[in-house]
Amino acid sequence: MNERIAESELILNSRGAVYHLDVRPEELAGTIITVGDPDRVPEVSKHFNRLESVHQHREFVTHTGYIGQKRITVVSTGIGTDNIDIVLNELDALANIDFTTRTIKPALTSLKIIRLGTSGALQEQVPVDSFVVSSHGLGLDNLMPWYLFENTPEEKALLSAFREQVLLRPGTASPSIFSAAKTLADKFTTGFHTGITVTCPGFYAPQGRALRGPLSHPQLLEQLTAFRHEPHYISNFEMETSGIYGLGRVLGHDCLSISAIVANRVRQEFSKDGAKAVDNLIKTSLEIIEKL
Ligand code: R1P
Ligand code: URA
Repeated sequence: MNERIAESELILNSRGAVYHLDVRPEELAGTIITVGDPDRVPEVSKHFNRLESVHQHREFVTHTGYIGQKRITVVSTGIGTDNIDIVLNELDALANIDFTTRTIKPALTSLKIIRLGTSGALQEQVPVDSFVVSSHGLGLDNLMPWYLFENTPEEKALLSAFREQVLLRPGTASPSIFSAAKTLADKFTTGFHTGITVTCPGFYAPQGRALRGPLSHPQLLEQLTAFRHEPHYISNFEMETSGIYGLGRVLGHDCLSISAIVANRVRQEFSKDGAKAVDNLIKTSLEIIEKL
């Protein structure tokens, strides 16, 4: 039975828009770009030849418009997979729940969701200002254990290799892994590195950065860099990819995460112009996204 979803579960505001994003179903495109930084949204939508709608609530800025014939929504998620839980569920609700009857639509829509973010590289040969397509999102955060999902045999093998090679302190993380949508990943090959992206629940200790707080896992960087499960290796880490891939799996959407590398942790380098690297990633990716 398709039950009515209560007001407390799917929260709509006075203009009939979904609670956190403040977006109505007709204001969402089928192809969605997510960015972490709210100020990056206009950096994407400045390439639109027509801007249809603009909304903002908290850190969630949403612009919908056209590049050529392609209708695209760009939305900021802020930082972290706790925000991804909100954004992915609300995007899915906009596409797949009838807001009038509050029931799940009989025919479901699969969205294309592409993250254009920044990231730190874990391999010497992945330099600052290069681009990485995440073949997998490997989460050290704690979002996906709250959902029921199935892993593929390849994902299970990668996870067990990870558990053997990266020795996490008990209680710090319950790792999960999800692969990218192959149909999308196949379009982003020339000019992009590809590797496993580790998603961390923080920027400092969870990414091996010690400023003043001592680390419980000082070997983290070394172990992530050394990880191998042929032909797979860990290329980079950031803070959203595993949540996007995991909820994409749970909700039936095609997801891809692409990062501009702003830090290389092996070479201990930071980009001299991270904004330019992100701008290059946006331009390069939009040329491909327009044709999806
Ligand atoms: C940390 O500085 C933030 O940058 C990266 C991380 O995933 C985290 O969100 O991505 P964005 O630049 O897309 O926010
Ligand atoms: N974003 C991250 O999460 N880590 C980095 O090192 C750079 C960007």
